[in-house]
Amino acid sequence: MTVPQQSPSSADTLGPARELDAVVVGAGFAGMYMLHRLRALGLSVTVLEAGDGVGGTWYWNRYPGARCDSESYYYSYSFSDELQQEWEWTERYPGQPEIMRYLNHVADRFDLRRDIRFGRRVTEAAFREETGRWELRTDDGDRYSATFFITAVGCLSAANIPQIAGLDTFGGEWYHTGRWPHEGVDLTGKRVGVVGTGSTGIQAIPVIAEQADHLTVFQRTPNYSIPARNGPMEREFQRDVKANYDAIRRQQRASTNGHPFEISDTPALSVPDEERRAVYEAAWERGGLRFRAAFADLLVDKEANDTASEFIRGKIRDIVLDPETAEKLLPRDHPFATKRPPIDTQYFETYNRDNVTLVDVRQSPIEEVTSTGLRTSSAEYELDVIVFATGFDALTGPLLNIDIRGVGGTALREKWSEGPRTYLGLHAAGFPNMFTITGPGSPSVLTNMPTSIEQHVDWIADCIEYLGSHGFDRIEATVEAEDAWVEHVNEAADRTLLPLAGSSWYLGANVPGKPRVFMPYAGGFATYARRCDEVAGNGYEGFVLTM
Ligand code: NA7
Repeated sequence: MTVPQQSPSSADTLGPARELDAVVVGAGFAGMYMLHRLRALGLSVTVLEAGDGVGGTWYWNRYPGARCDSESYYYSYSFSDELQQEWEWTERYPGQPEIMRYLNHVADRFDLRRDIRFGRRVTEAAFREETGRWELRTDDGDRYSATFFITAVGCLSAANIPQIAGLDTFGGEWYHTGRWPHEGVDLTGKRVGVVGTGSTGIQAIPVIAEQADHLTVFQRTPNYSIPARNGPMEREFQRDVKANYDAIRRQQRASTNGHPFEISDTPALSVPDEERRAVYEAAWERGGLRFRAAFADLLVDKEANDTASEFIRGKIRDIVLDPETAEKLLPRDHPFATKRPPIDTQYFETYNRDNVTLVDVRQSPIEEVTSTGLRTSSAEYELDVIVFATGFDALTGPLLNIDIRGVGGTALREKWSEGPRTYLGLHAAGFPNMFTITGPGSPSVLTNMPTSIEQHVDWIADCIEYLGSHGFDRIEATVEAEDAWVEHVNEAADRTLLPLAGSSWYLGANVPGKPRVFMPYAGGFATYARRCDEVAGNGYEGFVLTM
């Protein structure tokens, strides 16, 4: 560990800054692996984490039914074969507690905790031109100075709590799913309202319906959802996976979304209706995110997509017994999978329960929270508990919640006021030696996150090693390289149907006032990783490296 000492550049402020080679912000999947890699390079590193434990998004998202939509055997680190051989997953999709057990195991196994400072939220990070170092501050007044500043803050960690009039007058309890109390919430016998039917609401609603006396779901946009078909991990399957991990990981890295399965190369409309229906039926039975890989062109051809969208609407009509409720649940305003497609366990079936009511708040908007519940433009609902499953200020939110200042004191908030601008989603021009793991402009949320995280962490660690071994101590992207990348990110999105979902958080549309810019890179994981490798292979093309 580096010994704390006075930083000459911070003599104007109280208390000594801890001098380090690198500060990493966040101790989820990304921050933990970044620490492991940088430590192996012999760097002094501290990870600053707001929570009291490791886990990142999984530390906070403890709502009922919280579960990953990627399958457990590949929603995991690949960097250590010993780790992937020794860890036993118990279910097809890992629940939040199991992911936390896994990440805590990783923290212990690689002795990570000694360099993580928990309970510290970074509030400011400023690049000092005179020293070429980053100065960081936390909410408890701690100060750090480092050559490299690496954000591992996650894409979905800034809770989006709607500004509904009267919320402070509510006499009951209210929670956001992304800030769920660690001790849990007993909903037994309660009248519960859930606002939001994204992936989170769709996971939580069936579980809450079983606990609550009555559940009222406030839905703004109906969603497509595919059955997850969760179940216990079969021993034989786990044995097979472990014997074939090399091939599985290779397939993930060669894929579009970081999942170890192929996207069909058959266009949806190239086969007769009956055959297409049989393909969808089989995909529906198999369950999971793989449904969108059933045909080659579901995300690029609207007519092809219509066949999938209509198939799912048909399933909703079949499952939901009350035709009026079924009608309200039919997604029509966006093509399938242009918003993040949820997967579920008994979601649509839940609306057949006597204790569940669906309210369409697109038709009758929520007007206020009263002392006893929620009032829409057409009715009042008495509630003991309100659960906001209203999502996140995605991708940029977690970064802009920190006051980050680059060369000349320029604020990242100012630079990104019209939407994020990055080179490769890894770095922003004017912010030397700062790296953003799974930042906007990288494939991030369009992929299986650990795959994208490992690729970014490896790239950043290799870059820092290269700088050191070539005598450089500063790296910064050129504005030209950044502009070209931003343009490429837009083109990649425009080649797909993704921008058609007008209310998607991919576009920032869920947060009032946020610029509408398609933020993740939609050109595919493998293509993207190849581009990053080329950039590095060409001596960090598009970056300026200085001594
Ligand atoms: P999402 O996908 O952003 O879903 C949020 C839901 O909340 C969605 O149905 C929203 O409707 C709804 N919402 C948001 N604000 C309001 C207000 N003010 N009134 C009514 N309804 C509202 O977040 P999730 O947490 O479900 O999922 C995020 C990701 O986490 C997920 O994709 C996985 O990657 C993990 P809208 O669609 O905006 O009309």
